[in-house]
Amino acid sequence: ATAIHRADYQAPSWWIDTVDLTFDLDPAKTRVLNKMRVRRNPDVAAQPLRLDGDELNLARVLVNGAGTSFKMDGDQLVLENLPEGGEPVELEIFTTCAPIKNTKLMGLYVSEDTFFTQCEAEGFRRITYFLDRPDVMAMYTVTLRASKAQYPVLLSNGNLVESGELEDGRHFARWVDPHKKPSYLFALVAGKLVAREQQIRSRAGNEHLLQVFVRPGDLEKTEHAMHSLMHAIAWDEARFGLSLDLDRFMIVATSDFNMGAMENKGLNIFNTKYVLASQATATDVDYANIESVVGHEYFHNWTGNRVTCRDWFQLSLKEGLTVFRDQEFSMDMAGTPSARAVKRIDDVRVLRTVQFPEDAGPMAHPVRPDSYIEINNFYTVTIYEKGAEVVRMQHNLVGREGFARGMKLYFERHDGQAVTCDDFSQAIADANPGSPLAGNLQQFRRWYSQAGTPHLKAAGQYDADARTYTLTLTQSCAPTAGQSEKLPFVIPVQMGLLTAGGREIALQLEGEDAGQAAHSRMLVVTEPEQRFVFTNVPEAPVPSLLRAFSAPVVLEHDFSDADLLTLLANDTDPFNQWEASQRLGLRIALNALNSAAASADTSSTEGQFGTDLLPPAFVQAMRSVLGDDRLDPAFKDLVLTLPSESYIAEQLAEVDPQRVHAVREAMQLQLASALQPEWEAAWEAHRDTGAYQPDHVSAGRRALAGRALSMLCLNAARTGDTVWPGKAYQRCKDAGNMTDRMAALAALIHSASPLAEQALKRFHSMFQHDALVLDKWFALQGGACDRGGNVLPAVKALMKHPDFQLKNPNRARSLIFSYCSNPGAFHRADAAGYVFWSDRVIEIDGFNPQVAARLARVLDRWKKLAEPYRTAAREAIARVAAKPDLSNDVREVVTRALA
Ligand code: HT7
Ligand code: ZN
Repeated sequence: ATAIHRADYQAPSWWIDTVDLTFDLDPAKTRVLNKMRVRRNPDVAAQPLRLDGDELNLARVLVNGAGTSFKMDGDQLVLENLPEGGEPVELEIFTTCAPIKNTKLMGLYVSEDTFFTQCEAEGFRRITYFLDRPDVMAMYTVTLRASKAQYPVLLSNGNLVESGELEDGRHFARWVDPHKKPSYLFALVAGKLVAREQQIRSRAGNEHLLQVFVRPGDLEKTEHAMHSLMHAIAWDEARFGLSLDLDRFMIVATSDFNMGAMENKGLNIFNTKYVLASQATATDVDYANIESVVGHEYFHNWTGNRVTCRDWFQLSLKEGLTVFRDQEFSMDMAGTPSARAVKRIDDVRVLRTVQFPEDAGPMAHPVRPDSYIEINNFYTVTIYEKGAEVVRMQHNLVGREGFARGMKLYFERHDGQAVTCDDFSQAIADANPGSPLAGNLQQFRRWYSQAGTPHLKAAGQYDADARTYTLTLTQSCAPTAGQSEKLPFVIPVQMGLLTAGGREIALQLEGEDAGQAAHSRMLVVTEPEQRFVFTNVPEAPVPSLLRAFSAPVVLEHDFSDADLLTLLANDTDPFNQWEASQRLGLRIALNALNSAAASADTSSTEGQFGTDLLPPAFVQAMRSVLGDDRLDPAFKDLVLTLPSESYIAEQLAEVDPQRVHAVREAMQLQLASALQPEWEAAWEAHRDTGAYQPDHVSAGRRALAGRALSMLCLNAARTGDTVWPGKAYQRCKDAGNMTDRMAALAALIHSASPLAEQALKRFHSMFQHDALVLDKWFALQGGACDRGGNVLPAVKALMKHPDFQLKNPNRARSLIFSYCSNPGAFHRADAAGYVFWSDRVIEIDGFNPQVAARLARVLDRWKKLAEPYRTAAREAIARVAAKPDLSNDVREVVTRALA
């Protein structure tokens, strides 16, 4: 496989104006008649028409109604003798494919007797020969024909214009999409489905039919998805003036899906995980995810569909922007400033624990990559989450109103086009002349072109005589593959200053009037090193930097413990309050790891770190937070969550995963025992949230109650107490909702309670007919705390469970991915975890390369591992790489890992 380079982009030499597709749907042999009107692109030198195909059986090609000569070049169908001149050419291509054999879940496939499609990024070529690239946009008419008894519902993009009966018990439906679109947004669905329907009138005064299609037994679980969709439609109109441009908007759920969902024009296809919810089967996190994913796919209707990507290197144009929009949607829906901060903290945690490592590892790539071998490998946290941060920085640099103006200009300029990331930032800057974005646009664009996470070093100096505080900010960025030199970024730093007692100080930069002084402001760093001098500063301040995480950088500052305790207790920015708690926790973990490093005995990690890791001031600070009635329970839960093992590991030059696991466990146990009375009080105060509502406040109460129960069970395991595990067991039995039930079950499992096994059995028998709940059941066991190496044999045994299906991506993720992302159980000194991983990567690659490549990424950071893990991990990766018939997907990942 060869790499494709962004610099090689050329406009297509042909356009496709219209496509008329007729499908005779049959699982074993579906027949596809594709009639296209194509014309030469007059702006490009004449070339043969090369149409992409993949695993198709070609039966016939006609040009203007007559047979023609053609040749095959690899997978491409090449037509060399098409008529010259500017006249459009009518092409007819007749192919067949076998959806039932399609285990890759790309193109047309069958799931539970229903036909689905997935065309992004390059799946349409598995349905018919086509110019399968996003800058070729065409008008589609689609006719579906199938057995009426087996496939009563026939759906495609746009509007249903005709339907009726055919011979032999077959029927048909014809759909016309009123908007031109790239092939990756094509979709069809056919099967036995039912729909929740809702008629709405938009702000703009138009009527729309909304439909959520599911399998017959699932209809009552679609209410939340429908509400989420209605909220998303209203939000996009209110916040960005963007209205639904279709009479009908459909969502269809499938349980076989490689990713979360897909924004096909007017016919979104979703993983059931992001549609189905009831209080009995879905957790609060599931409810929040459904709202966010339904929003995300809906928002793509403008950011992605109306304005799409010129090529796949521009993927973040739609994904980064749409993630930013879904994050803002969730924040606006959550309401209060505290709820907004909780959402921001959640998003930043993902960024720092998943994207920062990616940016420092073998798969590091810019938000707009320069090359790829397999595009499916580039649906990454860098494209999505860092891309969203890059959009957020533009938002921060021009302000909320300025950003809305920029979006308006973007659509005025580019509606109906396939464009680039540069076109987007140009529109935002042009709508905001005089803004720091417009003034630094070329430099700002380095966020799109340079990989790696910048470090921002802050040093403060207070001059008591002059009453000035000088803040020096220095930026740097480590080299990444192929980019040894990094040029300085534009970094917006939202900040404030606090007195040691926690009062806010008015911020007055040298040369400014005292009257302008605010308590929070944005500094714009553009130089490698920049100094900001604040005047009229009454005492040596505690800086609160990078408020709300205003840029995706690693902030280094020599905070004292006292500074961090001041910030935790007093900062008006809740993000930085939380951040202070994390810095304190991280410092404790790193100190313990460093001081015990020399004497480390890796054969036994349990008890290695003792029971007095947490200094009294830290424990007291956590006690204050837990007992503070003014704080939002969801926020307390986040403050009381110690930095994750992967976040701790990222701070280390060399990682012994077992020691990282042990130190965090020791800290956790101490937090559990030192705050026992406070955890009991928290449990009592929050355990009952009344009638179930998935709103932010009640979800926060449940989260805190769940954490309290988990801590109480952990401490009970230490003391030998049986009361709390008994209460948790009872909760597993009689909880009124899945959030509480899962939290109780997880508490038993993570504290290795003898009651866990029985609770798991009950849970299984209660929910054995619900696939999404069974996924949770498998995931809990794959992610269990390891005691003497027991998790891997349990996972192997679970693979033989009658409910386990490796071919179903959700099920594979629930067990295999959960295990391989469970550091304490996966990184075994005997390398058995890595051998298991390599076996599964190879096995899954045999039928679904995309899922296999995701699993292959688990060992991306192997070079940081201490021995004996490093050598064993390299051998496991090499074992995968030695397999001759690997997919391009997995080959690209393991080759980069070993480079
Ligand atoms: N835009 C969608 C991407 C997607 C996808 C990509 C490759 C393979 C399967 C896929 N399913 C969905 C999802 C989104 O970001 O909205
Ligand atoms: Zn998306």
